[in-house]
Amino acid sequence: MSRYIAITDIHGELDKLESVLSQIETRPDDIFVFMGDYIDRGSKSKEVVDRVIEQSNYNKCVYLIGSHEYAMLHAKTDEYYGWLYDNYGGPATTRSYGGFDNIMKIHGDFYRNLKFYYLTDKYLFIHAGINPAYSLEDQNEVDMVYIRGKFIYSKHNLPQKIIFGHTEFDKPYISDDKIGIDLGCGKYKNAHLCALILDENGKEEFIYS
Ligand SMILES: [Mn+2]
Repeated sequence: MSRYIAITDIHGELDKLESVLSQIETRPDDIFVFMGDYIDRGSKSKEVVDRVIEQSNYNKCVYLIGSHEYAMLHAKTDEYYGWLYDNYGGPATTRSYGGFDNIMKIHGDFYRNLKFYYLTDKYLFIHAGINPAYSLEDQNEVDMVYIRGKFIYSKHNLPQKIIFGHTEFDKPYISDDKIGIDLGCGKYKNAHLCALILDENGKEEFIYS
């Protein structure tokens, strides 16, 4: 079995991403799971996306969608998401790309191909979580990128442990059936970016920027 390396909520903080990556001795069969919110807030959204794409030269990489990519992708067609983009760090992404229209011109293939979750035998990787009232197949898109307490503070019925981001904690949130690894990178100057390495024996190792 390969190791999984989960990273989420980078939010334009290229230096913190590089810091985390430099501390991981990667193996060729490691699988990187980037769990969304590459963009917004920090000043280097475009460079962060370039860097996570670059990692696919060395390892299998899975790219999930986060709430901020969801808002960006709907910003021009839906007033509510346009408001979210404008008020939750989107202008930093527009600056990073030298204009809003450049985002999809430069990285359109990347953003259009983002997945909502990645399911393995032991784990479900997803940006925000699932609505525990529904099966995985019946989840709606908005819940998968925006849900918080209703997911975090109740049990879910999947056999997999859920690895999630989106809701930030002071340190990784660890319970029997889920692990949250967003520590507020991009939102707070001193917040760490956290990578979670899951090995073949079920060991969980946390790496911090
Ligand atoms: Mn986020």
